[in-house]
Amino acid sequence: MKRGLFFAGLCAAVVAVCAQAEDGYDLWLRYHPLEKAAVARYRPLASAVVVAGQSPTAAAAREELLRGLSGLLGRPETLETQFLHSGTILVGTPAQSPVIAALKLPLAKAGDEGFVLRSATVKGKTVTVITGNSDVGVLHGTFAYLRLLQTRQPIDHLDVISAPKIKLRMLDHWDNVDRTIERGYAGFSIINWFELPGHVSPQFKDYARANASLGLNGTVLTNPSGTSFAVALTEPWLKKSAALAAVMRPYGIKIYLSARFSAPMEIGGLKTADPLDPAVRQWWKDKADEIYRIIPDFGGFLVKANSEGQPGPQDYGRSHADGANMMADALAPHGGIVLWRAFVYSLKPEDRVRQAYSEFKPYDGQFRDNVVVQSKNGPLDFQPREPFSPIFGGMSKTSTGMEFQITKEYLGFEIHLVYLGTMWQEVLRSETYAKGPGSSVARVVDGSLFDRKLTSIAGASNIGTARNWCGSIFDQANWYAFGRLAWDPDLDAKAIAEEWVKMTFTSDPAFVSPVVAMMMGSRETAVDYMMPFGLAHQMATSHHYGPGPWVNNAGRADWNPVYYNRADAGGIGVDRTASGSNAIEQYAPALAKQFADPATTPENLLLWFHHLPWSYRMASGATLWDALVSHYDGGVKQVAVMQTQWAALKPYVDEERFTITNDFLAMQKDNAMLWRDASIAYFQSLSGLPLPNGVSAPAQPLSYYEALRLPFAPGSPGRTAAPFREERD
Ligand code: BDP
Repeated sequence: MKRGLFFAGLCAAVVAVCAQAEDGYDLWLRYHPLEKAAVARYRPLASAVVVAGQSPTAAAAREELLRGLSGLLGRPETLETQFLHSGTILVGTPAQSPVIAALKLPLAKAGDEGFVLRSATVKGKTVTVITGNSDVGVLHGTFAYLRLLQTRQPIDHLDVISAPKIKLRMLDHWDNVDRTIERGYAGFSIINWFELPGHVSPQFKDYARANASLGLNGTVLTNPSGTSFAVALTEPWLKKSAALAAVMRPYGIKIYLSARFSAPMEIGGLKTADPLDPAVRQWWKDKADEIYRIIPDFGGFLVKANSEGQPGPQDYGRSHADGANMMADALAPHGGIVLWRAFVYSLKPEDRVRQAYSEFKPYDGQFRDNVVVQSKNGPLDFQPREPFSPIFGGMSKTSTGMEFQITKEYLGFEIHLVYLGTMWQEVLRSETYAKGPGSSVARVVDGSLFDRKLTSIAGASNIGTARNWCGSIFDQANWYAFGRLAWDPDLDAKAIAEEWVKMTFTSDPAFVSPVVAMMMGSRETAVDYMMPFGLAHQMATSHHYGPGPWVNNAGRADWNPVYYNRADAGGIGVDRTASGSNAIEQYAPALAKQFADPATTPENLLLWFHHLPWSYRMASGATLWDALVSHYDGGVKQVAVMQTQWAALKPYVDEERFTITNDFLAMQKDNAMLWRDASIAYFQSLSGLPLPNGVSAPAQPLSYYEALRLPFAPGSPGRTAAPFREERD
C-alpha cells in the first residue's frame, strides 16, 4: 500500500473510532477541536495562560483551562507573569496577582463565588483576565470563559460580571445506600459506598467538574426517603463521605446528608426522637460536632419528615418548626444548614394539594435563620404541569427554597425527550402577587422579595452509572439547565438550550435551530399526550410511567388518578374554588380571584381548578371534550414530528448518540399513542361523546397498557436489587 493511502486509511479509522467514542460521557465539556475559522479567530486571543493561584481550586481551574483550550484551539503556552505577551489569559484573584489587582476591576459585584471576565491591556499587551474574589469564583469564571468559546461568542471585548443569585445551588441525590436510586432511570448510584473511603472512583472528579461548570455548590449524597440512610450518619460512613468531600472541595461543592428523624433511636440507642427531649437535642449536637470533626466544611442536613411514612416531629405532637429548629441549633455553631422539605403526604381528608401550605404556613417566622423550607415547585408532586406552590409568596418570614425534579419520574423516565428548562422557567416567572405585580416566584426564591439572605434551589438528580450519566443524551440538558437556572433563575430557557446543544453536539446552525425547536416544544408535547389542561397524576401505578386514569381505590381516602380527574358523565376536573376544596384561597387575593372563574383561569390549568361539563366552551369555541381529544392527539402528532426532525439530523450526529435518541423517540411515539388512546377511551366511556373528525377510535387501550407492564418498576421505592451484593442461592 502506498504511504499516502495508508495514512488516509489510518486517519479514517481514527475518525471512525472518535465518532464511536461519542458515548455521552463527556457531557457538555467535550472540548472537541473548533472549526478552522473559529480557531483562527480565537487562538490569537488565547495562546498563553498565566495562573496565579496555588490552591487545589486554582489547580483545578488551571487544569480545566488547559484541557479546554488544548482541545478547542490547541495547547496554550503556560507562562510566568513577567513574560506575558498579547493573547495571554491571566487567571487569579487580585490578592494573588498584582497585575490583576492593578486593573481595579469591579469585583465587589462578583461576590464570594462569582467572577469577572475582562479584555484588558497590560504593558501594551492585549490580555484576557479571568478573576474573582476567591479561587472558586475564578474556577467558575474559567468554565464561563470556556463556554464562550464552545458556543462561539466573541471574546475580544470581554466585559462580563456574574454572581450567583442563589446562595445554595444543590443537587439532591435520591440514592439509597445499597446503590439503588429512588426514581432513578440511569442505572445505579455513582457513589460506591462499599469501596469508600479506600477508593474514590475517578468518575467522581468528573462529576465535580460537571457540577462546578454550572456553579452548583452543594450535593446531598443520600436519599431522604427509605429506611436505611441513618447509617450514613455513623462514624465509618462519615469517613466515606469525607473521602467524597475531599474530591468535591476543590470544585467549591459542599456535601450534605439526609438526616433521618429517628436516627437518635436507630443509631444512637435513645428511646425517643422527640425534638424537645434534652437527650435527643444533645444527641444531635454531639452528632453535629462529630460530623464537623470528620468533614470540616459539611453543608448540613436534608430532611423529609412526616411524609410518606417517614418519622418526624408530629409523631411526638411537635411541629415542623420544632423538628427543624432542633437540628438547626445543632448545626448552627458550625455554620450548617437544615433543608426541611415541605413535601408532606399523609392520609387526611384535606385536598392533597392544600396540605403543604396548611401545615407550614402557621409556622411562618418560627424557623431559625439557618433553616430553608424546601418546597416542590407545585403543590402536588412534580407533575407535567402544576401551578406554583402557594408556599412561594405565602411565607414571607421564612427562607423558602425551590425543589425541582430533574429525574423525569412523571415525564417518561429517560425515554421521553422532554426538556425541563421551559417548565422551570414557567414556574420561576409565575406571578405570586405576594407584594403586588412583580412578585415572581424567582423573586421569592432569590430572596429579593422578602429580603431573605439564605436562598436555595435544589434539584433531584438524574445521574447514575449509565455511561452517559443520565440514561439519555437529552436528559443531560436537564441537569445542565437546572444548574444554569440555579445560578441565575432569570436566564432564558431557550438560550440555555442553545448553549447546551452547541456544547454537546455542534454549533452548526443547521443542527442547532431544529434541535432547540424540538426541545422548546417538548414539554408541552408531553403535557398534551399525558394530561392536558391541568389534569394531574393520571399514571396507572406507582411506577408512574404509563397511563391509567381509571384506577380507583374506591372507598379509601386515597389519592389516585380518579381523585385527580373527577371525571364522570357530567364532566371533568377538580373544583378547587370556594364551592370545592377552596385551595385557591392559599394564593394571593389577585390570583385567587383569577383562579375562581374558569373564564379567567389560564386554560392550561383549567381542570386543576375547575370541574367543568364536557360541553364547556373553550376560548377557541370548541367544546372541552373536543379540545381535550385534540390535545391528546396533537401531542402524539408532535412526537411524530420530533421523530422526523431527528431522523433528518443524522448527518450531524455520531452514530451512538444518534441511535439512542432515535430509538427512544420511537418508544416515545408508541407511549404517546398509548397515553392518548387509554385516556380518550376511558373518558369517552364516561362522557359517551363521539370523537371529533379526524381522530380515530382508540385501539383496545387496556390491552395496550397491559403490554407495557414491566416485570419490575424502574426507580420505584422499595426495589431491592443491590449491585455489589452477591446472591448465593
Ligand atoms: C414522589 C415520589 C417518591 C418520593 C417523593 C418525595 O414518587 O418516590 O419519595 O416524591 O419527594 O414524587 O419525597
